[in-house]
Amino acid sequence: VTREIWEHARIATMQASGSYGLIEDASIVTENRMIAWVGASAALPADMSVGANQAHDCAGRCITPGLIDSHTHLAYASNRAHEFEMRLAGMDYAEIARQGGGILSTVRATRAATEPDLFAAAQRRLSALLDEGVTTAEIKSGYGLDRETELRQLRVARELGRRNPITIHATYLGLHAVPPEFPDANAYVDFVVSDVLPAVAAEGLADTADAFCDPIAFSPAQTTRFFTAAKALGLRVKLHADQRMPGGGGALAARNLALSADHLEYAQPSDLQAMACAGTVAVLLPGAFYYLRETTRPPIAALRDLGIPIALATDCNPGTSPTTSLLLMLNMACTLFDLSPQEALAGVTRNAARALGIQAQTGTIEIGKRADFVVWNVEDPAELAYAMGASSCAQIVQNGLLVKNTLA
Ligand code: DI6
Ligand code: FE
Repeated sequence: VTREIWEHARIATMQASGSYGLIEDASIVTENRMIAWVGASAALPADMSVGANQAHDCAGRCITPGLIDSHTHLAYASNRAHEFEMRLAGMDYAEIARQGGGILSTVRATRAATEPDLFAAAQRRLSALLDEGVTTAEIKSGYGLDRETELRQLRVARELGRRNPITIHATYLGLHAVPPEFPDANAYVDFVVSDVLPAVAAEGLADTADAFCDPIAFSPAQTTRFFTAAKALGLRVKLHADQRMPGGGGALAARNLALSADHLEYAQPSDLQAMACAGTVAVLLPGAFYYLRETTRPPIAALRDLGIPIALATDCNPGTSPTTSLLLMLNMACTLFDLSPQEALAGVTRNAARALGIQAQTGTIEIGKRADFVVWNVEDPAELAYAMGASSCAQIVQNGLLVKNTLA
């Protein structure tokens, strides 16, 4: 076995909800790809240190689990800076979408992009996430809406996972918008359910399926049809829910035992009750809230009262959240949504793993989990949410390998 030790760190294990699970002057021992031991350095068993191939002195720096971005749309072509200008001149997001802009303008660009060009664009965004200590990222399709382009986006997502030190979770976002070649949403859902979804499942290109349930997108009935078909093919589901107005999205997600319901600015008490019962994670997206100048905040107090796990993600997409900084989302979740820095960190580690259904493998620093962790140039984990746009990442260990090292 290859055994490495990280010692003299302040480790935020994130093992239990409600605390950092801090261990002072602590060590982590990795064996191959796994965490073999974690605890106070003074308690390190002799047989663990004896055969170590390498020891890293963290000199009091903080270690956290590798960060997890549980909601991104980063495999798209071009950008929508011109729509940013239009919105600043007074037009709103829904109006731009009705005029053929919005999601459909990115669909046109993504359909026109070759696979290498699409890969290159996505790689640039993924590299920015990697640089900040992200060791797992979800990537959605949804900018193809025809079979070829949806499969191309998902293949690019898988290829990014093969070529980068990161675990990629791919999501088929089949119901994002109705493409212009279909007369209506029902006809498009027919096509998705009978044609694209079976192809995605047959090629093993997606881990989960997702939909945008909204008056400008798909109804609860259409979403339910898609979810039923996806689940029959063995895919768990996630939902863009209650982002712009109340619509029962949270409850719809819960009825389908969704891993997560995302956005939730307009979720109602009945949505939250259902989510609590079903164990559905709330994924909050402060970048989209900020960029759309939304003023209705997600129901944080009710989420806390009901014990619903809160995750945070970038929502990296060209129309509503053009960001590649997960650390900035920690700061925005605190300033805009009143999360504590501890809740924010849990949102990109422990609870983000649950939002992807991978909490048995990663998301906390625990014996037996994958060795995904980050050594930060900070003394206190609250500094991660406090700083705006700072890159405080000193070392990244992903799947047991030291993949970034500024301390050497
Ligand atoms: N909700 C969003 O915020 C993004 N997708 C979605 O369903 C927006 C995507 C875009 O505008 O391109
Ligand atoms: Fe999204």
